[in-house]
Formats: sequence, C-alpha cells, structure tokens
Amino acid sequence: MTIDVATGIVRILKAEGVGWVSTFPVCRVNNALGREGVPMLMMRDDRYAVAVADAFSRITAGSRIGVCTFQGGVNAAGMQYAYAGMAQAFEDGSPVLCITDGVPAGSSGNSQYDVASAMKTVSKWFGYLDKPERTPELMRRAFTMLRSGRPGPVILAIPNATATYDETADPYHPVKGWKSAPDPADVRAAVDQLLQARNPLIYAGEGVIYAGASDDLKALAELAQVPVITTLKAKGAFPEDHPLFVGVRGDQVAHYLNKSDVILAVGTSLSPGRFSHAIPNAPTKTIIHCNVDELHINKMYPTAHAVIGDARLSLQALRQEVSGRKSGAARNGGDVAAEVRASRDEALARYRQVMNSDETPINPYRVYGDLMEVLDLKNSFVTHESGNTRDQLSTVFDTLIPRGFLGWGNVSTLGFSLAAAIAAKKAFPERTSVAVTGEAGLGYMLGNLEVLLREKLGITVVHISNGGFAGYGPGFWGPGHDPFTHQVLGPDDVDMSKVIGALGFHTERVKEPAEIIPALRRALDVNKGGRPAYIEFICCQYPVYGQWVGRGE
Ligand SMILES: Cc1ncc(C[n+]2csc(CCOP(=O)(O)OP(=O)(O)O)c2C)c(N)n1
Ligand SMILES: [Mg+2]
Repeated sequence: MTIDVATGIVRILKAEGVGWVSTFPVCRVNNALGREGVPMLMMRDDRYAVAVADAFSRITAGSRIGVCTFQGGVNAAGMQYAYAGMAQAFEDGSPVLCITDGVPAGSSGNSQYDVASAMKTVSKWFGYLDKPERTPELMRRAFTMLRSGRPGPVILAIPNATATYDETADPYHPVKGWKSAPDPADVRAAVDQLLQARNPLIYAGEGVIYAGASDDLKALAELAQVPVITTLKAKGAFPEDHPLFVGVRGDQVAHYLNKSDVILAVGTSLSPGRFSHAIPNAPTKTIIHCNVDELHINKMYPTAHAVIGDARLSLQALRQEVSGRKSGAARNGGDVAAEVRASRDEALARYRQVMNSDETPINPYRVYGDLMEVLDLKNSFVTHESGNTRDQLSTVFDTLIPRGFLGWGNVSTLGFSLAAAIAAKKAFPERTSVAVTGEAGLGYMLGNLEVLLREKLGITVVHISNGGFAGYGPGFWGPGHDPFTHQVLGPDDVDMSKVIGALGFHTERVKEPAEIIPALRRALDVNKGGRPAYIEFICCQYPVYGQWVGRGE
C-alpha cells in the first residue's frame, strides 16, 4: 500500500513500542502522529521537548526509547533552540530519537545555519531521508543505533514528509538491539589483577544501568568483597544501603580512591574534571576498564586491562571467572564492610548533623533528610538541579533502586530536573516524582509549568529558596568565585508560592523545619490526583558538600 513518509514513520514508531512523543511545534511528522493516534506531549519550548524524551530514555535505561520532534528545515528556529537539549543528551550519552524536518533537496546552502553539520556534532548518528523508499531502512538503522553499543542520540531529518512509497515493498520488523561479550582472555587477565589486589575498588558508571546489570554488579562485589563507588549518573546502580557501598562523592570516596591499588571501572568513561573524580596517582594504580566500546579506553589514564563488551555480560564473565578461581576469600568480608561503614559514618557525620538541624532559615540538608523520611525510597523518583542541589543530594541522598534518583550532568544544564521528573512520571506513573531545584533551575522551567497542569502530571517541585546562586557569592566559605553575579530577588522580595499558585499548582511556603514533613506529605498527596505541587522552602545558603577528587577543594 502506498503511504506518505510521515505516516510510515509513525507506524514504525508504533511497531517499535513508542507510546508517545514529546514535541514543540512545528514538525511535519506531527500531523501523522495525531492522525495515527500517537499522543503528543507538547512542551512549551524545543529544548524541553528534547529533554523530556532524553530523560525518558535515561530513566527506562533505554528499554523504552524517548522520541521527540521539533522544527527544522530551512527555517530551523526550533532546532536552534533544541540544540541545547541535543548537546546535553549527546554529552551524557542518552539514546533519544529526535525527528525533525530536513532541508529539502534544492534548498541546501540557503540558510546560514548548516543543519546537517550542526546536528552531526550532537548525535551518535544523523540520518537524512533522501528518498521515501528508504523510510524503513533509516528507521531500522536509527533503532539499531539506539538499542546497540554505546548509547547516544539519533537524529532523523525528513526533507519531504508528504512524499509516498510502497509500504509493502520493504516491510518493517522491530529492531531487537545487540550486545557483545568480552574476550575470555581479557576477563582472565582482569581477574588475575583483581584477585591480587590489596585494596581493590569498583568504580561503576551509568553503563551498568543501561545494561541492566545492577544485580550482577552486586553479585561480583559481594563475591570478591570489593567496595563500590558510583558516578553521579550511575547513582543507584548499586544499592546505597549495602555494606560495600562507599558513596558517590565525599571524604570517604576520596579515601577509597586514594588507597586503592586496583580500580575496576565498569560502564564509565573515567573522564575527570566534569562532574566526576580524577584518579589520584593513576600511574601507581592498575586500571581495569570494562566498557562497551573502545572510545574511553586509554583516555586520560593508561588502561592496564580493557574488557570490551556489554556491562552485564562482562560482569557475569568476571564473576564466573572469580568463582572458578576462588579458594577461600583473599579478603575478610566482615573487615571490608566494617571499614566501609566506619569511613562512611565519619564522612557523613557533618551532613547527618545538619539533616536534623532546627535552624531558620532552614538548612537545605534538613529538607533532604525529611524528604528521605517521607518518600518510599523503593517507589519514588528524585532528581536534582545544577548547583548546590546536585552537589548536596549526590552527597547524602540514599538511593536504593536503579533510577530511584537520576543524577545527570557530564554537563549539567539548568532546568533538566523538570524534564526528568515529567519523564519519570510517564515511565513509572505509580512512583512519586520530585524535582529539587534552586532559583536558577526554577527560572528555566517556569515557562513549562503549564504542561503539568494541562497533562495532569502530579509531580512535586521542591525549591531550595535561598535568594541567590549559593555556590557563587561571598559567604562564610570565602569571597566567592562569582561575587558580581550571584544575587537574585529572594524570598523577601518575591513569594514564588503565590506566583506558581496562581497558575493552579498546589503550593506552600515553608519557613519552619517542623513544617517540612507535613508540607511534603500534603504535596505528595495532592500529586496522587494528578495535580502538580510546588513547595518553597526558605533556606539558608549552605554550599557544603562532598568534593570531587582532583578538582580542587
Ligand atoms: C544552562 C546552564 N547555564 C549555566 C550554568 C551554570 N550554573 C550552575 S549552577 C548555577 C546557579 C545555581 O543557583 P541556584 O539555582 O540558585 O541553586 P543554589 O546553588 O543556590 O542551590 C549556574 C548559573 C548551568 N549549569 N547551566
Ligand atoms: Mg539558590
């Protein structure tokens, strides 16, 4: 049967299990989505259209692909704005599918902004549908890229969505996605090193989550009695109440990174200097690097042993090799766990103290502590913003299930928490979904709050309202590094709970520590009926949190 390209794409999306598409108009595929009954989540700008789909892919670990559309073609206004979202998805390695209008044949070179070359800088693969008959082929390739190998965004540009082709000539079959297993010789070499180590450490990255390998990580750590740290993006890959869990950041993590002689890095790029640790004294350590491809091998640090393959298959192979070798544990499990616990307790003491603080303005850690108390940590989703909320929550928030917390940010782009909380609600409607933000993140998201009301998305925005960009200005920690650009109108000048309340949100403004838990409970209650909530907590500026090793204290 002859169909137009847009309809063909939409039917293929349906065959691939795509249940909805986020968008900001216009894109010529949108009308076909509407006609074919695929719901569109219309955001209020193009960056958020990308970000929601991106976050959906992250939160579902790529098991459900987030898809978005935005304006492209010769008048690529939407794409210019969407670029920010694409760049973030590319930097963080998120398998999101972006569909846009392509520059039609005969019009290339008419615009100053070169769509194809711009998109190639922020995608794993950029497909240009230059012939209608190629629709199934390009969609197959897109889903192959999205479901196999190192994750990253894929962009499809459609120059002529109304051109037609014969749907029956090349029938579409959904793409499974493929994994690769490591070379057994590499696994043996890695295990030789691991078992000889005096102070081994597992450094787990987001690849563990994408591979669905959390249980395998736990099994290997327990078998070999190796402490575990996770990256920001992998927070939750290892249960944080586990006796072998060291942390994401902070003094205890620095201690373990420093004292380790063998580091088993799994599913991480090991790229220091963004929002991650450097490896201290790397030349004196043996780095075993398990990664899905070679891009990150020998990057920054020499890799002693690479284990190339899917993280789950690699962890399983390592575990099998370790159990085949073991003749009694080299390390005493009880001792390892006791040391981890002592180190964590010591490092976290200062934060645990302020988590119980009665001071006013409220200490932000008190809000986080109370949030942990209110939430069912096995059935909720929390994410941070760029700024102190990222740094503080990633220091202390206990994450018990993969994606119970979404840490993000090789480059942390302000405003992403709203997209993440929306995507979490779409992915797991039964889980409570909370975005914790400062004023900068809030400023980015304001224009998109209407979406929550229109779509009846019951999520809660927790605002740590401290009247400025708390990490930047002068204060008790010194002169500040951006003392001229940190102040904004604060809670004494503007009542944001009234502003956002006027939109239709359930809002509260909380000044007293004793009111935090009841206010959070009311918000989460209201969320159950599909009504969004915003709680403004009047907080002090308290830029204290665990550091990244090697970034300067
Ligand atoms: C798009 C973007 N631009 C700039 C930055 C740099 N940046 C990081 S945090 C921040 C300010 C955060 O202040 P606020 O939201 O008030 O949070 P606080 O640290 O006070 O809790 C800025 C400007 C960024 N992360 N993203
Ligand atoms: Mg602030």
